[in-house]
Amino acid sequence: LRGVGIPYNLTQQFIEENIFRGFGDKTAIYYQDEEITYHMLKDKVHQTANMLQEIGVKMEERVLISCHDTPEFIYSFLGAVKMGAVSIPVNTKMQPSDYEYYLNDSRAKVFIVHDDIWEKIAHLRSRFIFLEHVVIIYENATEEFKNTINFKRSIITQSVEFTSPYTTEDDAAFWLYSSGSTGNPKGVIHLQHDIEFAVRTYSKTVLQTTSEDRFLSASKLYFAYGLGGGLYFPLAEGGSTVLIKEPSSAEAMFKAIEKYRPTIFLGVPTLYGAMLEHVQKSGKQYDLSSLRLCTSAGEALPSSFIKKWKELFQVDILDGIGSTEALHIFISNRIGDIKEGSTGKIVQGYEAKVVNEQGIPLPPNEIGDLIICGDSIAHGYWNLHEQNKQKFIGRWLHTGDKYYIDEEGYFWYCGRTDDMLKVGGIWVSPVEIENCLLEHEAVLEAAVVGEKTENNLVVPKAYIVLKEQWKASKKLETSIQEFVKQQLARYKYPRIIQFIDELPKTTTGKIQRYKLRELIQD
Ligand code: 3SK
Repeated sequence: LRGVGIPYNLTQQFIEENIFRGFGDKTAIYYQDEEITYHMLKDKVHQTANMLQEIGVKMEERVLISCHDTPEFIYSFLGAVKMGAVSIPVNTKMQPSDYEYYLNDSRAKVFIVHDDIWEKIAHLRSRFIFLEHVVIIYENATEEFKNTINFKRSIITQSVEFTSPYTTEDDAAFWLYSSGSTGNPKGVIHLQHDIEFAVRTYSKTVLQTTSEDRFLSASKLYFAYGLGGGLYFPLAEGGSTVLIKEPSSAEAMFKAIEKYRPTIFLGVPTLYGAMLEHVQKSGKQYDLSSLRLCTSAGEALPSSFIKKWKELFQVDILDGIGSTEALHIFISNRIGDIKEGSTGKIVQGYEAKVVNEQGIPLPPNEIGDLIICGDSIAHGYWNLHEQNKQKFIGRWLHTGDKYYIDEEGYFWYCGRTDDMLKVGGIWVSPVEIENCLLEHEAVLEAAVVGEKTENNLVVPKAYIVLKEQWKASKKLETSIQEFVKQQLARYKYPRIIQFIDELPKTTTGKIQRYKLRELIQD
């Protein structure tokens, strides 16, 4: 078959290879009180692929997925990739207009969505101009939605056999949306081979994952960090994953670790901080002895957290940095080689440089732009020609992070090159929050920057110029915060508000956020 390429489908390593290795009856997924074996996983993924084929999905077409962390997320993600389509998992906590954006930008033909999410956006259906089918995963709804397909009922009648079409290593397999400083999230296109590269590098060499491992990721599956920790790292080795549908509060996480006894836990600095505080305040004791390793990403992990965690639970947290564009972590601390406060060293298989504005590598301890290369780096952004030229230059991905490398080769994070904020490990666009603030009746102008808390974690801070008839007050501050919480995903609301007489601006009227950041530092 000239021109079709060597067949490759990333789902092979999770399904056929594990069954071939004799893991068919081993548990792949722990969810509530269910245990889903690799044989059962194979059946569900194949049934999902058959269902998608039956409703007319073709190779390369997009399937948007907004699912909580339940087994159906995994069936949908793998089922779509298996049949040559492109899976696009998206955040489950967005506002209706965000889904309109995702659906129209991606031109997804099918939307697989949990009932409680669809309930909030069904009224916008006529605005989803490329969408043909809505497939609902029912959990709580008492009545079925009109003109939709019931996921669980429709896959049950499908065959459990499925042969993948001719996908190759370089076919698009999935996208992940990454927030942009201009406000609109960017579709990051990942190819069939990207996951295998992240498995061979970070998972094998840093985490040293084996089939004995059981992962619990506090980061949701729709984030790049959680997709690795909750899906492809454990399943690529014949290990298992624990899925938790509920929000990851400190106490819930401790209870989940005690109940499911994972060996590897993936968290983010804000969660580690909350878990440590919970233990301190409640005086409760938890048994975390099943863990052999914890990881952290999203933003720099305060060294005090690493120390306290080790003291309390006798287990290390490996801090690292990854990105949606790189798919997973490319710089990390190692088992037995942790330099607290640093991001660690480059992960075997990736290359990294810290360069000046001319692209020349800088000597040790000089701050510059971090650029990296490695084979899990995305093919590019969907439909964003200009941004692609700036971000993906030859083999190199321009991370947008400022770093320096010390004499021993450890990388030290210094901040973002642009104005983006990372809140609780998630990129947040200041422009998006500002635009929302401007819709409040009292707000004339607004600018948002990141402010570090005493634990070195970033929270959004809004500088606000009020309309003439309005007076600054604590009540107004709370009303503005509540307003943002109603409009945007909750984690984006400004934790701090400062009323100000005027915003610093360039002569052409652009807000100078760096001047506001300087105010905070002074
Ligand atoms: O934020 C990070 O450091 C990260 C880590 C792994 C995968 C994806 C991301 C964004």
